[in-house]
Amino acid sequence: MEEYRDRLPMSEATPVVTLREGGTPLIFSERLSERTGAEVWLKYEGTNPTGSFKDRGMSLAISKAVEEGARAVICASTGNTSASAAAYAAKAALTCGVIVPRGKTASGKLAQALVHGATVLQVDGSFDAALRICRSLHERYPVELVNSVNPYRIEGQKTGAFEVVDFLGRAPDVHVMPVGNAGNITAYWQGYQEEVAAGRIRRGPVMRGYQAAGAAPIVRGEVVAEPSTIATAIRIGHPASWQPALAAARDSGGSIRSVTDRQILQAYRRLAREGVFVEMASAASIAGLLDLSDAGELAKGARVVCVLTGHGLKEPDWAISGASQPPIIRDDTAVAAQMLGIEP
Ligand code: AN7
Repeated sequence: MEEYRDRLPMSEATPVVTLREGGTPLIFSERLSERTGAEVWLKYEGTNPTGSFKDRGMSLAISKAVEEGARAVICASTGNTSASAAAYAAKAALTCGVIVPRGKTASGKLAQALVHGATVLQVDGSFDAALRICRSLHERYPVELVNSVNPYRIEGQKTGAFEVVDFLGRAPDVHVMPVGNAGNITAYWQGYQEEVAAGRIRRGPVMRGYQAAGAAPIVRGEVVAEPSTIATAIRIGHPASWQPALAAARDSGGSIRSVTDRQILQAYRRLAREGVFVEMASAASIAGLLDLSDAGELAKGARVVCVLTGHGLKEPDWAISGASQPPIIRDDTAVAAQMLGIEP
């Protein structure tokens, strides 16, 4: 946040609440580049302090809440927003309340919200119900809402686009990312447009957003009452930033489409096999990239940035259930060598 202070709505008086978010790596993927014929870069947001891109926006939202004298913050979340809100609220010594959908929040994310001292409620319903309650709490009680309907969240998250341009020295041709509540695609597009306005790039990339097939309201053009997908982070049926996301796709010559859970799971495994551990929702980026490539919609040599929004350690159950139980051995070198397939 400090690095881009002059491009964020911060004054001298704003107390910056930071855990050193941002500055995440852009990793070149030899294998995805070979597979697609494009030049594929992975913006790995899992290295943020709480393991997801949410920290960029949360740093600013909590900073502004402190500046404006708030004592308590609330949010609805599929998991990552609550983990981030809980951590930054703890840093700022604010009270934090979060509402998550019952039984559909990854264990690592719940652990984070709890360990940082947030009060966690589970609603019998989806994220959309949780957000309805939080909006109404915000209207009736003196609590700050730190979901991405809070404009400071979007402002903070746009720094991802600044980093991409700073690193590549130009805009990518294509930008691929998952879409849930649609705040992040809104933020990236705003960031790219600001880079254009500042004369750093001539035009922004083609924006390609991906929802999960069972939770694809924007693709279908209607609210999904009971969203369903293994990518619980993007299990959202009524996105708050629906219109700005559509505008980003339209104005950039891009699209918002969907990928199936099967495509997401395959992309998750593929990424892990090249050393990059992400959560299911993040793998939707790569499922989308491969879909574009297979449909012949990716130009040879196009420079592509795929945002990997969250760390795989948040939902370790997926990694463990897909593997066999590691065998148990005695303290015996020869046996270990044999079991590891190491020849003399
Ligand atoms: C890993 O935490 O909505 O389209 O409540 O955790 O900006 O919503 C999370 C969303 C993608 C989608 N990847 O971003 C929440 C929440 C991961 C996420 C998204 C989320 P948006």
